[in-house]
Amino acid sequence: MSVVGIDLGFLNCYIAVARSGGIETIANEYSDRCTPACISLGSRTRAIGNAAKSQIVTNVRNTLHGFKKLHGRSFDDPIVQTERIRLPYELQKMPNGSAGVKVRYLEEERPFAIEQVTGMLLAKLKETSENALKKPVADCVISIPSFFTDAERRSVMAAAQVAGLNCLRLMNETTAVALAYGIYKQDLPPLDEKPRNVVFIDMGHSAYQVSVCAFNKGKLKVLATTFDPYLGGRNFDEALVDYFCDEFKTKYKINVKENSRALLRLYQECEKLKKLMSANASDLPLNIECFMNDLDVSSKMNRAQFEQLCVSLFARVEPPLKAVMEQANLQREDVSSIEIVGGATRIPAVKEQITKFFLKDISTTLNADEAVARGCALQCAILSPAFKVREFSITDTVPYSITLRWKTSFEDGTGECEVFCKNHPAPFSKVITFHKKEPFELEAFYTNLHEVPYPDARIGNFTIQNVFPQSDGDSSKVKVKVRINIHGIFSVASASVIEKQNIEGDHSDASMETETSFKDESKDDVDKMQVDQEDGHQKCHAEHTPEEEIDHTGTKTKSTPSEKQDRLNQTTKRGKVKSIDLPIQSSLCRQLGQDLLNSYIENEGKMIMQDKLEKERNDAKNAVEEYVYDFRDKLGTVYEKFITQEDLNKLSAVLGDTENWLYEEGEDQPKQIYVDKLQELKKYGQPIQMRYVEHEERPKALTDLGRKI
Ligand code: ATP
Ligand code: K
Ligand code: MG
Repeated sequence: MSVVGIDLGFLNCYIAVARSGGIETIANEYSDRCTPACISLGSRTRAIGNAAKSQIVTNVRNTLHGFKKLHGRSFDDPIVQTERIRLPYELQKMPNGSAGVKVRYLEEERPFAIEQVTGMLLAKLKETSENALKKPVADCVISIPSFFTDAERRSVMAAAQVAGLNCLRLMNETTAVALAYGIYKQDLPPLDEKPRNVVFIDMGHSAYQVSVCAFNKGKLKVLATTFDPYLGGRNFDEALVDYFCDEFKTKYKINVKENSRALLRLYQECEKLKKLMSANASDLPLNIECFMNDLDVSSKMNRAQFEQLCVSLFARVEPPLKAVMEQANLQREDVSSIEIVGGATRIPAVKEQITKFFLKDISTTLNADEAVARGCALQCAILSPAFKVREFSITDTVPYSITLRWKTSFEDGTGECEVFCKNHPAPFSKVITFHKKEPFELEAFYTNLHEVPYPDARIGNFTIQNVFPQSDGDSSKVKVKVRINIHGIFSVASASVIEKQNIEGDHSDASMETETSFKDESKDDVDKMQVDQEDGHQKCHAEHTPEEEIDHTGTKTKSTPSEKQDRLNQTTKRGKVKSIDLPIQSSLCRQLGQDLLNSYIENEGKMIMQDKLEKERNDAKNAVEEYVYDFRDKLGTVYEKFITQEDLNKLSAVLGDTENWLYEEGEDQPKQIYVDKLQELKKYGQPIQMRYVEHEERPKALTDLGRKI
């Protein structure tokens, strides 16, 4: 069992693992704890992470980055189209309408679904954690923005599967930070006292998220979350890029935006400049050599200018802060601490906006880069039976209200019921009772589309099957369980029919009911959904399932298939009533089909194999090269005494030929050719080496002998 937390950032990914010493953020093969969310596709192999980042400017059209916002969206989605303009590589409409990328890989144009792209990145992060833990990794917790809709969440889950990861929880980024903050706090108020309210703020490269959490001993409850999904470090980079593009247009008469390579370099330089301005208020230079048309460009900027340039961006810091306090119904005095994370919160003007709003100093005690990953690893440790960790319960929230709609038998009638309101605790299950005589469909959608950063309100349709009138012709009482699961994903989890029981019976009852249903011709199938008329509106009466109320510990996912199977098999009998589980047919919005997912999984396996073979081929080639250099070096030094002049000349020629071969026809050969080549060289080398080793060992052996005597 592995305990791994992954911060799947737009720009930067971090991994934290649990080891005996506690939670630790780990470094990749470049000794870097940050792995860039970047994949470069080549003619023979893929580079992922640091190696890919260095190819952004050299392999412009085949190096993928900035793809986090493409998840769960169709190609025609306005967000995708907006992102598309910024991206130096091509996007492509996949056969199922979703957004994918088009790159050259293994010498051919290849489309990749976003699940495959993130799958590649996650597979790399998996490998990095396996290297650190020195064992296979599957179980993990992966972070996602709190504003992700169901389609986006399901898409990330699929990407995890592509990577061979078993994601125990998709965790909202700010909730992960809250856990990292709270779990080690020794001084949280006892359960019966007023909780400590803490505001968490994360501004990364692509998004800005705020949450306010209530802490008591051993528990945290998210009270509200707000966000600006389109405000992050990259907006500040963009502002700088736009500024310098304008300046260079007049100063150097160049149009940078027409040259994707130059534009990418300018982005990189502007990001550096932005970071420098966080620490330094004075004029700072921007110099780029051989920028465009062999031109060196230079300019400068200071913090005051930068702040002027980004006024409208800084103005967007406050609204989510205000909204979160309103939604949680808190005053400034009720907040005991403000914790900030994410790279872009290092910008002084961002911090000022936050301080100005709360009239309080902000705390930077959390590691701004690693807190999300650490929180995810802590959550994974809590969920893992193999790991002992302090009891800590986490209650998250539903980001957007969700409504169910169904047809009634009134003319054109529909019934509606908001099943989860915004900021409702999650995970959570509710049971809704319907009175129906036939199968019926429930349509789930986001109640207020304008709150949701997604063009489509639909979540999915769920048909409750095998519903028939009761034997006496009455409507059947159908209990439908709706759930927000541990990943924050909505589903109609189960449905059952409550039947009056005539005969002390078994499964034959079910078929009896089936028969009676055909006889029924009554038109009286109006929904008798339990309603609550308190405020004059029709509201459904949603009762909480006691066994599946708020999942305090977060230790049990209740959606395991085996459990569902159990439920399907069980027929409970209480007095003269029995409950039979009903099959549900779900059709989810932008759901990836299982066949497609399987093909992605298979393809990722092939690509990993291809990378491995390519690495072995390269290693074999390098071994030949190394042998040549090493041998030649030794011939001129330590081997000198053990070889005749004639042999030396012959060998030098062989080495020279091999070296030339490596640069010419031997540059690109199958692995076996290099292996054979090395064997051939060793045939020359080994006798000489043996003579040398023997000679070196002899005096030592003599001394040893001498000692013995
Ligand atoms: P997201 O959270 O949107 O998925 P991410 O997690 O990859 O993105 P972070 O690693 O938190 O993002 O932050 C990266 C951003 O922070 C970049 O825009 C980077 O330039 C910016 N940043 C990092 N350090 C500084 C600094 N000292 N001053 C200003 N900006 C900084
Ligand atoms: K990050
Ligand atoms: Mg982040």
